[in-house]
Amino acid sequence: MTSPLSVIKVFFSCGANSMCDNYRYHSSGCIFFKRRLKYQLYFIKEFGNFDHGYSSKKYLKGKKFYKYVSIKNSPFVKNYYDTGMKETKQRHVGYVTLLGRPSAGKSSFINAVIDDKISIVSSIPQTTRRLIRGIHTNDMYQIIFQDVPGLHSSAHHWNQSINWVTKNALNDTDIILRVIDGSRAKGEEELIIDRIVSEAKVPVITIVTKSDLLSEKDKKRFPKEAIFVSNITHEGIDEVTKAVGEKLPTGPLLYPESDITDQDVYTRVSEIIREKVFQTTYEEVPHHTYVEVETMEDKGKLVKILAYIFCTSESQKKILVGNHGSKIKDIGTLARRDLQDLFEKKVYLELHVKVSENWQDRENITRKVLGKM
Ligand SMILES: Nc1nc2c(ncn2[C@@H]2O[C@H](COP(=O)(O)OP(=O)(O)OP(=O)(O)O)[C@@H](O)[C@H]2O)c(=O)[nH]1
Ligand SMILES: [Mg+2]
Repeated sequence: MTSPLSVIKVFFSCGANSMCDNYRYHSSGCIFFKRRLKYQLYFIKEFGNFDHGYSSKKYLKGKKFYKYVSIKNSPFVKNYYDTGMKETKQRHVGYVTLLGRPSAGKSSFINAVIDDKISIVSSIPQTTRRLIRGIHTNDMYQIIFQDVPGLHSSAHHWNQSINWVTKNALNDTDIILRVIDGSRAKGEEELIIDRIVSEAKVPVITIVTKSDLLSEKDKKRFPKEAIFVSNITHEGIDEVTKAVGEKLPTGPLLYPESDITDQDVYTRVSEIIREKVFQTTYEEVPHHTYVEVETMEDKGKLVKILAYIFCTSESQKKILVGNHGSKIKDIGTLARRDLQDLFEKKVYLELHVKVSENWQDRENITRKVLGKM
């Protein structure tokens, strides 16, 4: 029933309310996601029943790649629901949002806790631009860690738009996980973070990252209650999940046990390519680029992907293409390696660079890039 990489949307119809038990309202709307490499399911609550100001009609507008099926006509969906979604066991379940300055190690922490590459990482601040969820499920907890951009104090419109992603996620979280970069002295950005923490109406747990770089003496300058974490050696990771898990409310699972992220495959692919741009270019170039996957086809033994790297000027394009195409070739080679791990099959990646002047000032593009629905 599912063609590879197609997307299926399933609408709740009247009388399907029993399925609603397995999800709840959150800032991205009243939607339950089930995402897999080859298909996606969106369970959307009935129109007209949204009390968070979100209309599913609005959400659907302009979306491509979707195929609509009704629950009744879909044995696959019924089977999925019957086998995977009847969760009755009560565990500690909820959302935990990471709050820290850029480059503090938030995305690396998500990858360490999930033990998989969920969120992209680079040494350049403001690598993360959109909300990325990493889901950690065990017998006692389902913790949905929300990776968000590091808060930035710059007043520039683009930085403020990125900060919006973080502030929006904080409006709807059960716990704040404050992330302090153990390798740096306190920075200006942390004043905003101090304020948010002091006004928080939810529990705040503090971690200090990069403990592998700290001596016992260094550790004394951090708050006493902080948990020291190394995203490299995994020191402190279990301690954090326990501390966080115990503070979450009990309830049914929000995601199936096997899910580790809620990102769709197009986002994961474009993020992997963007990570390679961040890892191979410098100064303003990475910040002025975004990646769009134009087409993705599963050819059986091979996945064929066509993607564009957009930048804001011809001079940036020259840097991204490189001498005789050397830079774009490097980006492609690095990205293909990770994409092959993701798909567990060969990937043919065609990459092109395009100029899109002032895209950071264009609402329709920034909404897409920041994952605003
Ligand atoms: N030594 C060491 N380096 C770390 C650790 N965690 C992260 N890093 C490095 O710190 C840099 C930034 O890590 P990220 O995980 O991208 O930081 P972030 O907080 O997500 O940054 P933004 O997305 O820009 O807000 C990268 O070079 C990581 O390799 C750690 O525990 N130990
Ligand atoms: Mg990040």
